[in-house]
Amino acid sequence: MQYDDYVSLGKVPVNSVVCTFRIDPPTTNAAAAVAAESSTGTWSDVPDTNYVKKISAFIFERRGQMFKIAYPITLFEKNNIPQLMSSVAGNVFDMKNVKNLRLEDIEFPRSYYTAFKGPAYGIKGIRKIMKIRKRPLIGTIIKPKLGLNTEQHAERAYQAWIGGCDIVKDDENLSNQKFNKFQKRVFNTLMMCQRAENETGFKKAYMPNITAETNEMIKRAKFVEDHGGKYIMIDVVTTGWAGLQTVRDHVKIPIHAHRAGHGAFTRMENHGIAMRVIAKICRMIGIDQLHTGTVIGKMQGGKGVFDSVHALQDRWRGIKSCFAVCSGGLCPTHAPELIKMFGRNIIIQAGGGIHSHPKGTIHGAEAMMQAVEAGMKKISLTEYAENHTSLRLALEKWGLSKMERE
Ligand code: RUB
Ligand code: CA
Repeated sequence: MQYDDYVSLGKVPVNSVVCTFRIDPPTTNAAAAVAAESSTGTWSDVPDTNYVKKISAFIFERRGQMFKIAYPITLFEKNNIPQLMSSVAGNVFDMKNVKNLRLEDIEFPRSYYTAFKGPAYGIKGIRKIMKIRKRPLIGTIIKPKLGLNTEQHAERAYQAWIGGCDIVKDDENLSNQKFNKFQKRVFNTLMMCQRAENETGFKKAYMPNITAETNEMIKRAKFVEDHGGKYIMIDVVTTGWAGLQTVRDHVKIPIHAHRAGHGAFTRMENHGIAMRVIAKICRMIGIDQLHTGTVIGKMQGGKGVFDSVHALQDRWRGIKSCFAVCSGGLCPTHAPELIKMFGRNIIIQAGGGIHSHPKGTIHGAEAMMQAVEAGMKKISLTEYAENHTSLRLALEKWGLSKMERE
């Protein structure tokens, strides 16, 4: 087959994975090179068979720089994300035929996605576990991100919980370092979690980061389950799809997915892989909540953040929806704006913006809870702060967010 054979504009794809690529230069020839290399072809006309022709990818739609390519389902092995990505997001990024290439979106036919488990809990399941019906969940990341010892870590978590946080997570680069060993940390922090539950009467959860080599992750997940943990956390990008699939197969409790490293391929507007593609794959494999960005915090991300939230929460028959985790440079005064932008099915998570409250972690967590209450009740932060001291101090330190000022 030659590149031209991979173009069938107007042909309706049947039982295919459909990828939308932004292609520079936006020529049919460049797009055909992508369709060929990502399915059955190469740069030269190797003799092939009718079957090869039948299962080859083809371009069926073009809009400006955007090309839709259909991949007949036979090209893919069931339940194998690495193989999917080696096809549609593999060699193509490195070809001389394209100057820039971005995988903007991916859609799966039912015959493909039903081989995956999907989220075990999703939004509904987690709300049930946490007994939180309507409002966003409130979380924190223990800071400083590395260097606290196990006792200090557990104590800081406890303070966050009794101040008002529902969930507390490890940071993405904390695993099993000598100053804070995994098993002891999980043991101590879960004890503090239980204590906070007993004292407050509310459900509390700890999300220990199990990120490691795959067999080790499974051992760590099992340790968390055996000690009554409600969640595990995993760095999905650095761990890789194979690791995530294996963890999903072995773990019975909810999975919090951190996306550290995604920016290496999601950040460029004209090259790489869009975050919404990552979000869809994570959801299909079966995480329960995923970092998506905030628009207003310390990390980059505009419209793409909304796309990712949709990828996690739009109706997808047979696959539960997931919480979007808004995190990165947030403080209590951002909460109402986040609720307004993304709705209530989010987790609002702040590390620095809770632990650096002028009166410490307990008041930082309390201020976040008060800001969420104000956001849910649609009362301005300034007004709500009149009778809520922790929020007032947060406002004095960080000021009103843009929305509240306008
Ligand atoms: C945030 C933090 C998370 C970032 C990751 O800490 O530790 O790793 O949210 O970014 P802080 P993203 O609240 O102190 O900024 O959520 O965009 O993936
Ligand atoms: Ca972090």
